[in-house]
Amino acid sequence: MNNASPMVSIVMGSTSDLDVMKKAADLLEQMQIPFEIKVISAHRTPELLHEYTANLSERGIKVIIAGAGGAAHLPGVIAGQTTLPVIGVPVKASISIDGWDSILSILQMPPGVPVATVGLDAARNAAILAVQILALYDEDINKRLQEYKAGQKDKVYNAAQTLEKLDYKYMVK
Ligand code: RP5
Repeated sequence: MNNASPMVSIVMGSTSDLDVMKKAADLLEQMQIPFEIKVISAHRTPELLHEYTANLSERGIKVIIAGAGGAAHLPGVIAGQTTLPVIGVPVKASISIDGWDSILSILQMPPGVPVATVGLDAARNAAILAVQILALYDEDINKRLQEYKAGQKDKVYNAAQTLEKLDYKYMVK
């Protein structure tokens, strides 16, 4: 988070989602994307959610990353109240049925109200997807994204080279 006005909103249903959702915040920080992070519940604070979604565009927010667990309606309810892209993170909550409850609640949206759903607890991927959306219209962000992707490639090449040199048994943890 920095002082520039936020481009990405990270919203979660409870602070118990923070362990997962912090991975999105960390990635955005690493990519120098200004963001805000909020706890707002679709079920426990519906009025607050309505108020929050009312002026997201006007405040300069371009993408929303919303994470919730259980009957995870937060991303879908946000998507129903804005035309900004919403990326949903299904969180494997303590009340979870193996995470499937959150996955299906976020994934199975009615026609006309999409939520781009990432994998279970995959908040980092949600942030990368948000950066990819922002990079479409921002050269600086695009440059940082290319560097990030190149770094990932190098990591795999280096790991492959190490495996070539060492006996695989020494690499098993
Ligand atoms: C959801 O219920 C939250 O997103 C969280 O994943 C889950 C449990 O919430 P707490 O009871 O821990 O606040 O709304």
